[in-house]
Order: sequence, then structure tokens, then C-alpha cells
Amino acid sequence: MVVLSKPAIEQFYATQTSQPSIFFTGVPLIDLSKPDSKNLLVKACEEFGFFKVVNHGVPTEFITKLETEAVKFFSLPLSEKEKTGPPNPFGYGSKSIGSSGDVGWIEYLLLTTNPEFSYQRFASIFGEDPEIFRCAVNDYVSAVKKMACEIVELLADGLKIQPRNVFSKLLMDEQSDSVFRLNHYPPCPELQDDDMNDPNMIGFGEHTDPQIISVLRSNNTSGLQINLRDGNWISIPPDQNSFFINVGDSLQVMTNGKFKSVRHRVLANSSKSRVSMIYFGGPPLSELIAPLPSIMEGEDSLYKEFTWFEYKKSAFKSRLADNRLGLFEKIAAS
Ligand code: GA4
Repeated sequence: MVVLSKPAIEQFYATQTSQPSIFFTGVPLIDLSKPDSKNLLVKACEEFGFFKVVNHGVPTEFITKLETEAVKFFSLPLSEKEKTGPPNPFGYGSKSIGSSGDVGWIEYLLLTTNPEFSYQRFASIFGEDPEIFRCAVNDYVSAVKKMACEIVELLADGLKIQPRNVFSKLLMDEQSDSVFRLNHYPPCPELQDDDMNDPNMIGFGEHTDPQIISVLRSNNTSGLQINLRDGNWISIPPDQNSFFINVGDSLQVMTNGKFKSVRHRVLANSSKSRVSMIYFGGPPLSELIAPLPSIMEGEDSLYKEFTWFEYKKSAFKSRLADNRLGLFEKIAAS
């Protein structure tokens, strides 16, 4: 159990009495309907790279419709699900994550958010009408992307960056290289406390997200943990009515390290199934990822210049737990 200093907690933490007390309940909480949220958002991104959002405006109907479709998909026989795979770059994957040997107690579906993506591969498994699945994904992703844009515009305001769409225009760009992921963590009955350090018992190993911003929604099953600056892991109580937001590596670079991408992981659960859906908002492949001039105030860039394509290429060759930004950091002059 981690205890944060009191002044930090008082800034923006809400204690939820319904959460089990074994969980740390001090998640930075942002109410998007409150006009003063921009300063709290900036603070959450600087201190944690992570926060929870309520009053987000994403219709509940879109969330439940997609969750129903996801559960339906993951309940299909393996041979059927595999018809949409392998997951490189888009499709179904099981246990194996990425292409460098990482494994987890998970099955998932990786999709592009590009509306042109052909759902033909789903035709055979969704019967006559893969349209239902396609619509559920599109409705959900459009609504979540709108919320993500609102958040990054508030962040630009909070950082006093002009124009306020510097980040959101990248997510809205037709060429935006954004990804959508449906995860299913089946219950892992053999799980014992002692196994927690066994990588095979980890649902999804520790990592930071390479993109700008990630928007996560899960059912009410625990598992998500974030790594604090002091190295401690804290459990994030699940909340199916809220969204959890991660700062990604690209936003860390664009803010010259003022915002930190958050290291996070998902632990396997012994009895309950966890279903999560994550939108990873990324820039177009050709976009130069560099600190925004207006944020620098005379300071030097901490990073070498690179395009999203270059970063993505190097990221997809890495192991999950690697410090991917390390390769792109400037070595400080002695
Ligand atoms: C982490 C964030 C997203 O889930 C993802 C992941 C991707 C994958 O699952 O194929 C990666 C991982 C993620 C970062 C490093 C590489 C690539 C697995 C992996 C080992 C889809 C992404 O964009 O980067």
C-alpha cells in the first residue's frame, strides 16, 4: 500500500467508498463537466501521466453495445477467432504480445481506427452481418476520440499553448495512425500469490504506450496497476462507468518531458474475467515528434528529432518493458 503526501492527495483525489479498502483509492479524478479541469489535468499529467475521467459524455449505450460484441467475439471457438488474425498488424492474438517474445494471460483483437478498414475477415464469424460489429466499434471509437480531443485541447489550454488544437489535430487527421484494442483476460485459476512475479501470470506486462494518449475502459474486474515515480506499483480500482487516461511517449516528447508517459501493467485475476477496450490516439506516420517550441521557454530539447514512423518501427521491435524513449534521448553534455 502506498501513501502519498497529503497536500498532493488533497489536490484532486476523490475517495470512493464503494471501493475495497485494500486498493489505493487516490486516482487523480477529472470531472470533464467542470470548467476548471484544465489545471488539474496538467497536474495529473505532470505527476502521474495518468488520471480517471467522469462526466465524459460518451454514451453508455455505445459502451455496452461494444462490450456485448466483444464478449460475443471472445466466446467464439479459438479456430473462429484465429480467422481474423494474426495480430500483426491487425487481428486476433492470444498469449503472445508484440513480436519480441512477450507473453501474457490474455487474448485480444487489434484494430486500426481507420474507417476504411475492411471487416471482411469478420464476415464468416459474425454471420450475415459483420456490420453490427463494425458499427459498434465505429460508434464507440468516434465518441472516445471526441473525448480524447477535448482532453488534449484542455491540456494545451492548461499549458498555454497556441493553437489549442496542436495535439487534437493529430488525432483528427485522416492519416492519424491510431489503434484500437479489445482485451480479454480470462480468469487464471492456478494463480497463487507466489506466482505474481512469473511473467506468464501477468495479464499484460509493464510498459508505456508509444502514442500520444490512450483511453481505457474496462468492466468491473481489477488488474490494472500504474507505476508511481518512486517505483511503487499501485492498483487502480476498476470503474466501468469511467475512463482511464494514459499519457503516451509521444506526448512526453512533445511536452519536452513535462508530462510523463505512465508505466502500467495488468495482473491476471484468479476468478473474474476482465474485458477492456483501449483507444490509442497516435499522429500520422509522417509527423515529426519533437517538443513544441512554445513549451520550451529557452530550454533545450531533451530528445533527438524523429518521425512517428521511426519511433513506431523501433517500438515494435522492442520488448514490452523496454524504455523505448531511451534511444531517442539526447545525451546531456558534461
Ligand atoms: C503497447 C500499446 C498498444 O497496446 C500497442 C502495443 C503493441 C502490441 O501489442 O503489438 C506493442 C506495445 C504496444 C509496445 C511495444 C511493442 C509494440 C507490443 C510490443 C512489445 C498496440 C502499441 O501500439 O504498443
